[in-house]
Amino acid sequence: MNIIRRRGWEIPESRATPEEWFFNRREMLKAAGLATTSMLLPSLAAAQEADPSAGLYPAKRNEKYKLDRDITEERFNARYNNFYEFGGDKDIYNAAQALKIRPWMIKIDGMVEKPFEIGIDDLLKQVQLEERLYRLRCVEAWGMTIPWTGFPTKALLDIAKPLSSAKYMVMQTFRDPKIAPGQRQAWYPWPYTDGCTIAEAANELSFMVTGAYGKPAAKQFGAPIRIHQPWKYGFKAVKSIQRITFTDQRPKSFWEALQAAEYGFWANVNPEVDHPRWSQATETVLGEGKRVPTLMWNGYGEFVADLYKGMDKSEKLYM
Ligand SMILES: Nc1nc2c(c(=O)[nH]1)N[C@H]1C(S)=C(S)[C@@H](COP(=O)(O)O)O[C@H]1N2
Ligand SMILES: [Mo]
Repeated sequence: MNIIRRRGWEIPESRATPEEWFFNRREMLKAAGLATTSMLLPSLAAAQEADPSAGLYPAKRNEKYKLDRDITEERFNARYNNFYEFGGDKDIYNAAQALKIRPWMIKIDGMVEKPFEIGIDDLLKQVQLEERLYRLRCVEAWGMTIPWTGFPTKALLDIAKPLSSAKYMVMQTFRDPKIAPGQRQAWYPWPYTDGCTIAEAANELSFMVTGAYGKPAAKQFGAPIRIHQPWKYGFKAVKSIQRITFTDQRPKSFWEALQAAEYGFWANVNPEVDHPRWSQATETVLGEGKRVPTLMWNGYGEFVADLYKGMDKSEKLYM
């Protein structure tokens, strides 16, 4: 913006309507070969960002997934997020607004019948959105309850068509240090990566989230698409997914690559297995401040415990 202002050929803002300003500027940008979106006017950028999927919300709630807790108010949830791309603090919501969520392509590759790329809005046409009330338990011992909207990860598997030899689904976030200041911190293993087994992805609880609170997901929630597997610690829930790779190699997650003694592949919630630096027995309920007991499998054992039968001896299931 400043670079353009200094050029001197621009109509002063005070003498032009926003539209005139834009069209005049665009002509000149074009002539100068500078017409990139980052140079567009804020008003136009805002108009462009009107979410084309907004009409799909709110979606019908699937009543099968019951809760023992109140829904966390959006005003708390939307101001307390982990999204390290935009900084290591919880109040990244402002910084996260720099994320451009259209166009948004998702690449499906690796051990699939045929690799392809699909735009988020084309993907949304192929699935049925529903709302689910799910709990989230962060490994840092806080929790909340969110009305997510999305579709089962199983539906994504049906579209992606992994080969029977594939064992894992690996998800990666965008990489764009220009808009994501956290990604200028080179000691982190960007892009944020995590994954699960195909069996976990196919479990009925595993959910691709595209909305929350009856609308398209806010950027700080990981728009336009993230995953949520409510029986696992929140760090498994990759936000703003741009690539999904099927493989027979177990992936190393972002946090595991940084600190393998503290964060592993499975990360299933278990109040009896402490983090090396703190207890996992209880959690703080976001917005309410009270501490409540953490539940085995975060309360979702009836759906997922069978996935891990007989694995306790050979695998670190709870870190
Ligand atoms: N791309 C990306 N995804 C991410 C993270 C992140 O830093 N980057 N943080 C994870 C962690 S630690 C948690 S607890 C959840 C938080 O989701 P929320 O901010 O919607 O509550 O997002 C997860 N997904
Ligand atoms: Mo987390």
